[in-house]
Amino acid sequence: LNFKRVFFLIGFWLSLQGQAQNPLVTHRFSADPTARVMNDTLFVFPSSDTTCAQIKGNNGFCMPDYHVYSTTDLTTWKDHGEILSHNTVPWVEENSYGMWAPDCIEKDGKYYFYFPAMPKDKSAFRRIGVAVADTPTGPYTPENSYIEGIEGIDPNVFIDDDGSIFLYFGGGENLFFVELNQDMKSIKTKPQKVQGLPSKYKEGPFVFKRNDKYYFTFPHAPGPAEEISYAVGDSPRGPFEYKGKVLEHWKDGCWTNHHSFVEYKNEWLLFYHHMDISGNKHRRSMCADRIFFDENGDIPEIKATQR
Ligand code: FUB
Repeated sequence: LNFKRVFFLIGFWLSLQGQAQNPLVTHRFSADPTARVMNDTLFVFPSSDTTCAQIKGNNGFCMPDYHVYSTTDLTTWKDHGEILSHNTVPWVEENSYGMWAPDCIEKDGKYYFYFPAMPKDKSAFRRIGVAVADTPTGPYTPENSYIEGIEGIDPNVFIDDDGSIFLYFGGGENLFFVELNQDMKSIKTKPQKVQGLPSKYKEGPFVFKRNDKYYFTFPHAPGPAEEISYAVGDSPRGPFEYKGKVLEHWKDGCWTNHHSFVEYKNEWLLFYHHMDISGNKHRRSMCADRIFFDENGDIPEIKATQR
């Protein structure tokens, strides 16, 4: 029995089942989707692409706020509305349109939403803030200031089984991690560079654990655009060993990709984004496809299903 072939065929069949659902929502743009299971419901926390006059430091993006979406059947999506905007966070520059890729995670019944934004004090390109709520849909109360001691984009939080909390972040071939204190709002360790990644790794880290292995996943651009790749390690502190790509880059000009992995109702899903509604790399829409693991815990590459 050729296990790799069987797994490939199962994966291919499963990925076809996801067809026609992408992009997941069409009434507004939604990029950088972080999917989380909370109270048996699948919530997605993406960023929002819109249109506006160009502002320095936004790389052509125009991203004012965050909405949260939910589903229980992967087909019907509910938009729960705005949970945070560039004009509702005390430390964020008003009308800066720089609310990039976020994350949200539950701990002890509270929901912690992490987001990068342009700080009023101009101390960095992006600082990372946290807002807290009692439910996944909010209302979220932002802290008065950003998390001291770190700067960068694309926060991702992973809580290990022993309760240690890790915040990964950064971009431009500089991905770092810190441990957070139990308050989820302050750092316990200084930033350290994530070890073991190949060159041309980019941004958007997302870490998860499966069968005692830590999967460090990231957009990677060895070619003309970002593909979704992964590396595996025995500790959330790394080092990680590069394993390969899960999703190839786009050939039609959407340079970025940004993703998350989640297990929901006994299936593993990859969330990512593409510009398939707009044809414009700054107006992206979230998508999802099923992935699977082979007998070694490796993730065979999938093909994205587009509309
Ligand atoms: O969405 C703005 C930026 O583009 C994100 O922070 C990156 O990960 C890339 O998707």
